[in-house]
Amino acid sequence: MISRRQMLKTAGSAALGAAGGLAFPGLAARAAETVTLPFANGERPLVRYPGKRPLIGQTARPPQLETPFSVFNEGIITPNDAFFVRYHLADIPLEIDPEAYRVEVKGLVDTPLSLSLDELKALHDPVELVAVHQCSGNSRGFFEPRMGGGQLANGAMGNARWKGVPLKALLDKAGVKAGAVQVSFNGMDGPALPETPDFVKALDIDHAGDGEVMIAYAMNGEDLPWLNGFPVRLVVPGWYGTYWIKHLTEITVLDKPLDNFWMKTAYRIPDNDCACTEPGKPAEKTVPINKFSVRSFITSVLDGDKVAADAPLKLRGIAFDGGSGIKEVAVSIDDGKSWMPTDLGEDLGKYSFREWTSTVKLPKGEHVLKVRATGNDGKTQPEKQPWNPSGYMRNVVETTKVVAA
Ligand SMILES: Nc1nc2c(c(=O)[nH]1)N[C@H]1C(S)=C(S)[C@@H](COP(=O)(O)O)O[C@H]1N2
Ligand SMILES: [Mo]
Repeated sequence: MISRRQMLKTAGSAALGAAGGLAFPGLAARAAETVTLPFANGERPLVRYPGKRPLIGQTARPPQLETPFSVFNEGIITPNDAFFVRYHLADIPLEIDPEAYRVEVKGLVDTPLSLSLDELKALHDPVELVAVHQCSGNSRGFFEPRMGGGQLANGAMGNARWKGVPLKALLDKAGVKAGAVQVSFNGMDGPALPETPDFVKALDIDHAGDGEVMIAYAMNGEDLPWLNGFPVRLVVPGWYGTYWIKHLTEITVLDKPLDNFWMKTAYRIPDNDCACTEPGKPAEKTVPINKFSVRSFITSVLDGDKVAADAPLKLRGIAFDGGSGIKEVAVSIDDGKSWMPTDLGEDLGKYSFREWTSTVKLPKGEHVLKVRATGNDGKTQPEKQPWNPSGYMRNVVETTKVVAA
């Protein structure tokens, strides 16, 4: 068991601990710089939180931080100190004692459990998985027409190597009773006002026990960063981040579907093939958001960049989907008129970012580059972004304009 002092050091929590009882702004040092995301009203401060390098500040209470896009060109694993942060409720934990921490399993089980971190880790050999984590509203700021919600660019995603215990091991140990339909998950954070519903999410019982859904205690070989859910969080490979509960303390087996605001009202998508509605219109029927749609990005050049004309230009980027794995990535240097296959990089597993590269030559002038991924399930990205009222699941073919000179 790590000591409390170690915990404070490794989780970068000294400032978080010291800030206990103080107002939130005390948590973050505001860097002098600002960044401008590429849409109207895109100006944001760069802010520095414990355990994090300067990141794009979306909100301060609760802290919501976006990863600068340049980070995705550093490698296919997103460093812990650059990983995005999203919370819903202002009362986030500022002090956590790992010695006293417990994860409870209760509800429709034979034997309710209350596990210390050591007991949790001892339940099963560690499992490791590289998986993309992405907020449902990643890229919301690019929707037209725009809608309410966090105006994010493309940095509410990241790819990490998660290590933990399969949720199945806990469910098996507790013994799930007949009649179980869902499992709900709650973390330490809570609402600042009693009227606000606590952030609790649920997965269907078969999904929860599939052996892949994990309670992670490490990320990229280190303790989870405080703001990413220290000491344990749920990892739901291929599914949107809303289910990846941080500071996880309560696991409840349910005999009926969870009927709260976060399942019944928020985080729902139109129940049709495009998960879309006519722009501006609400959906008639909705379902809870689930698997990622397939996406790809060029990371080596950004919109508006200048590149050398008539010289080999190495394009590089990332692609991912909801877990079928990336089958191919194509690029276009003529605004989508023609497409060329790219070379795929090392396969870190079907839930990971997949790197792609391609060397092209551009004559003098303006060029419109596009990138399009296809998953092993045959799904690919749309040319035109379907619209939905919450701005979820954006995955249009991305366009990057460059000037060769
Ligand atoms: N305890 C807790 N867990 C949570 C949330 C939250 O508000 N509280 N937000 C969810 C949402 S919507 C997202 S996108 C991810 C963000 O995870 P991150 O902060 O590690 O990037 O956490 C999920 N788990
Ligand atoms: Mo999210």
